[in-house]
Amino acid sequence: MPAPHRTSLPIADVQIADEFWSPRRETVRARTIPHQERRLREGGQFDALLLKPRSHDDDDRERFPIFWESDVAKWIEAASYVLASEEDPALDAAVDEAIALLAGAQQPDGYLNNYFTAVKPGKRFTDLRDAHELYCAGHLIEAGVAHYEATGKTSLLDIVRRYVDLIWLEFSPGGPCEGGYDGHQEIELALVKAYRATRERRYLELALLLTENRGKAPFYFDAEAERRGDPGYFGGKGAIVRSSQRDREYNQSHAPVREQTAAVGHSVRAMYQYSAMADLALELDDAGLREACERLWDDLVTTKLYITGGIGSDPSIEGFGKPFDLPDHTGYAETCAAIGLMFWAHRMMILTGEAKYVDVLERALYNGVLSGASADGTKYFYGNPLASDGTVERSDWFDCACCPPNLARLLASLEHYVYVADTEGLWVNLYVAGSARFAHGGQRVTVTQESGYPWDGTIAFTITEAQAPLAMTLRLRLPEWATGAPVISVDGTVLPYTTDSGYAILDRTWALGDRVELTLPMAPTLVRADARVTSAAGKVAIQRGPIVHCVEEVDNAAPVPHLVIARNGDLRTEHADGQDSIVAEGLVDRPAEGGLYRSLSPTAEPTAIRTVPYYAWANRGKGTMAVWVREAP
Ligand code: FUB
Ligand code: ZN
Repeated sequence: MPAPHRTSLPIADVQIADEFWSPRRETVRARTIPHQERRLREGGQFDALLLKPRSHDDDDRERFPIFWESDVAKWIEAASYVLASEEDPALDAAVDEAIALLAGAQQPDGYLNNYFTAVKPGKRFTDLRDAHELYCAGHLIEAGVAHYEATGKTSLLDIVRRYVDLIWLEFSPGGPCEGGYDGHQEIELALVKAYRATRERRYLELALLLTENRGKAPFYFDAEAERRGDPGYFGGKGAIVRSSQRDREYNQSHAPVREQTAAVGHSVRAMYQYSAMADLALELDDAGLREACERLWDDLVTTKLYITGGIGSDPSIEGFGKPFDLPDHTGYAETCAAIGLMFWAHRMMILTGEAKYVDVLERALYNGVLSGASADGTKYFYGNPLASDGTVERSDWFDCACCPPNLARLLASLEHYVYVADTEGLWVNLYVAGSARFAHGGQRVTVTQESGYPWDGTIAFTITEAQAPLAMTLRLRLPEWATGAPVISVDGTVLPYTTDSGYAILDRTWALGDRVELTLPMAPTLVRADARVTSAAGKVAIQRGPIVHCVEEVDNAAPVPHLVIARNGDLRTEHADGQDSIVAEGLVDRPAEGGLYRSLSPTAEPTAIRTVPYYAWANRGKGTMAVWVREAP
């Protein structure tokens, strides 16, 4: 089957003017990006590019944290997306300053990494498993592409192209790192982006090479440790120990990627790898990579996905636990991992044309991704648990600051995820008000979207630019959460429609001003988990549309563990202060006297249990919280 020609629209061709998203994106521009710039300057990430190691102590690992360039790169990428849609001379100048620092840190042969330049010269590419060199390179490449596409400037793209030329020499056949690959995937998907931006075929070949080297025998990371003579950056000070199966699963090198069947190990690493596999499957029309992606996807969504779209339940590896092991209090669900899941899901939709991937993308976006930042955009969750004993709150920053700039770049590039275009027309994946401008059949077309989503399931589309009668297919995603049959009307007349792979298909000749209205029934619903998810056994969650709700102590008559939702009770939606709250019939199950275990029945009093969207929790002080709440038997 030839590769389809579905693509995301460029950021500049998508306008977002949406009651839900526009204020949040303005917060990212006006508060989050400046806050992160300050934290990166205070934290030393900018200064580190002057290649003067901190005189912290004798431990090399303390003198220069190894992946600091990635924090700066993700910040540049986020800022570039902002610059793609609006002028901001001060931000433009700050980005130029960061790029000048990177230019100064680049070595004459193109190499660019603080740690191995200033702390461990002569040891480049000797600790691929732990030292994050290619991970940092990947983020720099993504930043270079975003900056070029946003501003037309090649200042950063030129830097990263010189670096990639060097990496090619190192890793290509006959090079010193032949057979090697990164311990934290990232460069692979970045190289595909660089290929798409420049059409330099070698970037695609390098992405494929690194992807296919992974997991092949003999095992590269053991061989490099033998050559190096020490256990590596994260390996401690003892003797070299051969990697166990669990070590190999941690960075998904336990098997060649085409043979992998289950999502295992560190979840951000996994998401970046699977994203690159989907990209390569598309670009190279590679059925083996596509089938591997489809298998891994099925495993993830049927056994390892939180209802919030979070993934990675095991904090000890920042990654996947066993199937159905989805604890709520201790679940990790790193913000970066949910973002990575969006990256992968988006690519899978482009590869397959199936809406089921966007259903998961949307679940992650509105829940486990958005929860990663406070309402004011300056405090962050690294892990996003589904329950709190009252001690959990967002932090101003982290020593390992991967999540905050990842969230900034995701929200600043939301345009990428709303529409996809192909030769037949436009696919609408997300319901976000604004417009899409694209070329179709030799003419410029603009489709304007109006909606009160995610609170209101009625969305309108109008053809606001077209020069001639326009033969075009408009595909509208029909979300899995819809609580009844979606209704579509054109210019006020209800229209029968066909569906394919989760999309309603409207294949017609359109005229300027034609208006389509889609109504998605959006009743609040009680959701129950598979019985094997023991943390949710006997409990329910509340969802309305794409929004998963949670119960916070501050809104309720008792700490959350004492609340019980009535089985099949009434659920009433109230909308205030820009968000839904759902009120459920329930009970306060007051603990009976007699200590931890007792024979007395607890006393139960009727109460109204009030929810907030999960993304909005922990904005009003500490208190108990839960997504899964006990259900009356
Ligand atoms: O190792 C780089 C990033 O830091 C990972 O993606 C995150 O999980 C955090 O460990
Ligand atoms: Zn992170």
